[in-house]
Amino acid sequence: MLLSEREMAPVADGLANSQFLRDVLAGLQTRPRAIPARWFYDRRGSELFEAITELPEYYPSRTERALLAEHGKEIAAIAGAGRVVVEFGSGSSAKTPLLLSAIEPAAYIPIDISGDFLRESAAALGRSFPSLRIQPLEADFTGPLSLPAAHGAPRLGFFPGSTIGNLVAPAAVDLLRAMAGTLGESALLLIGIDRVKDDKVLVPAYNDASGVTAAFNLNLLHRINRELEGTVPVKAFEHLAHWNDFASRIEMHLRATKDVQFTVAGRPFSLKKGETLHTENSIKYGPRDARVLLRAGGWEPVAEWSDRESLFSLILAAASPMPSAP
Ligand code: AVJ
Repeated sequence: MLLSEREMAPVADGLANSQFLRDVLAGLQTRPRAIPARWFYDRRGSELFEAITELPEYYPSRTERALLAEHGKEIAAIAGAGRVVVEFGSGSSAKTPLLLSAIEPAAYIPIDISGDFLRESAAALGRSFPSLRIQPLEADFTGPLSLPAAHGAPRLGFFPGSTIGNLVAPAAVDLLRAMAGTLGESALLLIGIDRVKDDKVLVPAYNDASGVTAAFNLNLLHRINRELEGTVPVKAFEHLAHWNDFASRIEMHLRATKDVQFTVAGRPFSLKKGETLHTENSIKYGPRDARVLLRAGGWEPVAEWSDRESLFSLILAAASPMPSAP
């Protein structure tokens, strides 16, 4: 039985309009318990993610960076100069200079949910590219976006890091279609997609020896305590990462190591020892899987690059005109 609105403890003032709060409350009430991965990225979470990208076990970042460095000229040859580069989930913009220096863009629009981090990263990038127009946009890129006017310049979407892997197939397709709408006519999309591989390589990338990924995962609970008046006993949770082969994804969970009770914005919750909270999916794609996904989302792959070990792929795709036979 659900409690009526009136019987529920009132949500503290000032939190009532928080999407984070709504997602956390809903996620703790559903079974299995799950909170969307986007809520990892407060400032601390963004910093921990940057630390993850430097870990020896975390192959995606360095592999993608090497692909961008090696194939920048080919990307530029297809994209041409004068495009507006729009980066979805730009974070520290660590890979962006590799792309920007290869393609002579007209402007750069980084989009990120972590506002302070976004502005600092944009300012730092501006020091390396003093003549480039940079227009940061603080937004959740899975929602509707309105970009500054393009002045006729075609756009190049940049979606690196295999962030698409956080989204289950219908949500990934919706996002790709929304990007096609946002980017407009004659757009291109350069997307990084992580490949299916041996779980002896995959699992350590999400369960590193130094515990940075564990801290990243557990930071979600600290963030709930900081921002949502939570009383979550963070010490009573442990980080879990496993490969779900049937779903082709790494799953991250937080597991209660004993029976726990806590409140979030005044609402009571409890987990029995061993129960988990699902915090992230990181879906991995075979080469054909990735191309089908892009086509389903309205993008036709035009070029693809991967490293010698096929760890990671970069795909350049063109916005498809509306479907027509054959
Ligand atoms: C930023 C979503 C691509 O799934 O590999 C890294 C996030 N989570 N380690 C990924 C992440 C744990 C990352 N993405």
